[in-house]
Amino acid sequence: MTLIEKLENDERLSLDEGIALYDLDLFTLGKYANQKRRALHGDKVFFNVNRHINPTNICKDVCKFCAFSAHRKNPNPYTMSHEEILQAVSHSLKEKHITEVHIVSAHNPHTGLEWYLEVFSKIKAKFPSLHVKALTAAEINFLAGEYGLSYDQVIDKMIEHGVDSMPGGGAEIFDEGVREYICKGKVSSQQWLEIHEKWHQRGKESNATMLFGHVEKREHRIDHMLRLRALQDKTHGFNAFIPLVYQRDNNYLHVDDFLSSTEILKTFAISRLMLDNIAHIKAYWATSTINLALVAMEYGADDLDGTIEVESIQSAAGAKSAHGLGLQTILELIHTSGFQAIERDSLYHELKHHTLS
Ligand code: V47
Repeated sequence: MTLIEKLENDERLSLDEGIALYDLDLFTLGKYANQKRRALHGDKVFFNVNRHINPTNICKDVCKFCAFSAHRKNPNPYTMSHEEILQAVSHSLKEKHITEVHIVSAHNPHTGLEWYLEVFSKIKAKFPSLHVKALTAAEINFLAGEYGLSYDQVIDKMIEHGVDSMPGGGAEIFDEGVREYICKGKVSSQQWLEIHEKWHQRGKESNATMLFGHVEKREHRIDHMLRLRALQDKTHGFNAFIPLVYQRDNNYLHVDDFLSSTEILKTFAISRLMLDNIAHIKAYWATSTINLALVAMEYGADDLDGTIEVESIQSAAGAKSAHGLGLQTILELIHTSGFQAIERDSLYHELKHHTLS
């Protein structure tokens, strides 16, 4: 059967077929990805009203792509107090009516384990209806290693302290060779997958990211997707796949060739076609730009993440996303692009079908 016949019949695609998808022209690829996206979600574009908080930038690991951690290129180390974090959450709840707080930190060896965990309990105690999405598998691996705990113990403590779901960060690229080059010493691919599997085994949900557009090759992206697809067949715990477009400023990777928009759109489309068992493909506008994220909605993606409000990780590396997007702006952009704006909660339950006022 040819690749086009397989696409026509909506058949599962192999590694080689995934790589071959890149050789199709953008419009052919887009046609099949869009068909699949429309079959799943019609003309809905999902987003949530959320706030990202990155409580510390002091990090034990040195990932070459990172401009956020306080190292030689970012000489302003900070660690927020719990009071500051609670104030930020409280402000966003009152002013923006957020439904989710997304908390991702660096791997700070000075704070102690309780600093990480107690803030979740405090948020839950004060704002019980707020969804806490926190701690990437990379952070869990760091906390387990630093404090002599097993992954099971860290995960159980997270749940005990009120974490509702896990974000998808730290996955980067699973290929061991690329990983060794871009983030040596950080959570391994196998460990990342093991941690998410354990999380899913507790009936909890998570996301999965892929950092692309640096030194990886197309086959590494497809391999990454297939490792996620295999785990999802077992656990069904991933809600969204999030291809993160690499931002190149202020870090140690020194990548000169920036990805073309065509390559980025192809990667969204291929994600939709390869990941037949993950419901949502998120075009995280902080790394793709909001305009390309909206175009990606025609190429397989269906989710924009959210309002974000304050963004530090990607903006440190050059993304123009530091101040988030207002709700009204997101709504207008979705509507003028010809889609229906669906405000969702963190687990993709639909909260509100917005019309333009
Ligand atoms: O894993 C770091 C990435 C991630 C750069 O689960 C960079 O809903 C681009 O976890 N260029 C953390 N990306 C962010 C994250 C996330 C983001 C949005 C949504 C969700 C979700 C999770 O940020 C890291 C890393 O891959 N990152 N540096 C950079 N230069």
